[in-house]
Amino acid sequence: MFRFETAGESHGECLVATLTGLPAGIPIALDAIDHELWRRQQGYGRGGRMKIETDRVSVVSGVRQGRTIGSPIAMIVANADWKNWTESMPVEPGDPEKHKAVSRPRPGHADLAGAIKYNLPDARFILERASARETTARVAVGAVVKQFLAHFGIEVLSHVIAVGHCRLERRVEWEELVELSRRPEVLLGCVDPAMEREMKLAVDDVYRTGDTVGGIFEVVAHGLPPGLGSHITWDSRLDGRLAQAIVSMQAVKGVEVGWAEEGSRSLGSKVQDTIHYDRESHRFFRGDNRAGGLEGGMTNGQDLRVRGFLKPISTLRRPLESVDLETREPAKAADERSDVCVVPAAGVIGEAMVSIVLGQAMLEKFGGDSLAETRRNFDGYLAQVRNF
Ligand code: EPS
Repeated sequence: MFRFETAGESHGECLVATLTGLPAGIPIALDAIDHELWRRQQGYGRGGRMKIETDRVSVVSGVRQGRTIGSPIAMIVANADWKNWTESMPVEPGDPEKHKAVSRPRPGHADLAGAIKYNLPDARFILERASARETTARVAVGAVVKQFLAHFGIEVLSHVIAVGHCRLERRVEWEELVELSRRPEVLLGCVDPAMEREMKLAVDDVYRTGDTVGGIFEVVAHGLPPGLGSHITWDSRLDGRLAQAIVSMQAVKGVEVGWAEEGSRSLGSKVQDTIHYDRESHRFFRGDNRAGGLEGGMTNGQDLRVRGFLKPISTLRRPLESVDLETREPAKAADERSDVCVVPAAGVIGEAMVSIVLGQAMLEKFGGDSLAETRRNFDGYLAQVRNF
């Protein structure tokens, strides 16, 4: 069975990821993993931490001579900042004077609920794991899965639709995303340069006022076969699984498959994607893609489109009202170093999460202990679809 786990704290020694269940024989390029880690660190509005870190993966098991060998893949990404935290976050008891306790929980963060739940007087232990630094490990896993999917012609990219009130209203084509992904510098991850400039001004505004800003990103998967996922049970429906994957991301509060929000305001005759057939290529196709490539919890062969709605980051330079855990007196929330806007990075993390769910769905359908076996099963299915 395909599964992954991550471990690590934001200011601990490193982040760790394990990935089990990929077939043997998948060519893996470390550069491609590092490139995804680089993409996750980009975007206008990131905090001081991104100047400290240059995330690079170290693969310690499961890949030999450039290919997966079927055994668990274990990966480590070192935290360069660790050297500044060895006395604040030692594994052994250390000197309590040097620990950086957090006693004023930040509204919107995991601090208070976590401290109560784990019966810890110091919210430091909660924020260290709740921090979005954890997504570095998810992106490393996603980057491996992307290389598996690429073998079947499946690609996953993202773009930013909105930052605060600035929102791109037009449809974005796959080719534009490919072009966007090739830009050597990332500003706000929007395909439209004029809108991207407006987004930058929105980030400048909140930066000036000590505030933060959220937004919307869209992940698009291209080249999918029809029939991944299933309509049979609630937990095999791919839309539900994608929704969990996206909402599990730090600061994401909502998800949309296709044009859900607009669809809910429209009529049925305007929302459903009409069905057509091309005799030459023996393929069914749709008049539009408002369903976001999913019908009945299954891929329908169109591009998959999933959007994540990101609330503004909860660490504010002008902190909100909170209560001191020790004195129970009103106090301003703790002010940790943080980001002002992370929407483009969230898009990259969303790509990783969507890739992971698609990788799982591919292996459920096609199985295989080796890439050659998976490929045979995949090709057999494609022939069946063509002759349907
Ligand atoms: C992040 C690293 C963190 C934060 C951010 C994401 O580093 P630090 O806490 O040292 O500044 O910048 O995490 C949060 C926004 C959060 O609320 O915890 C990263 O690598 O993405």
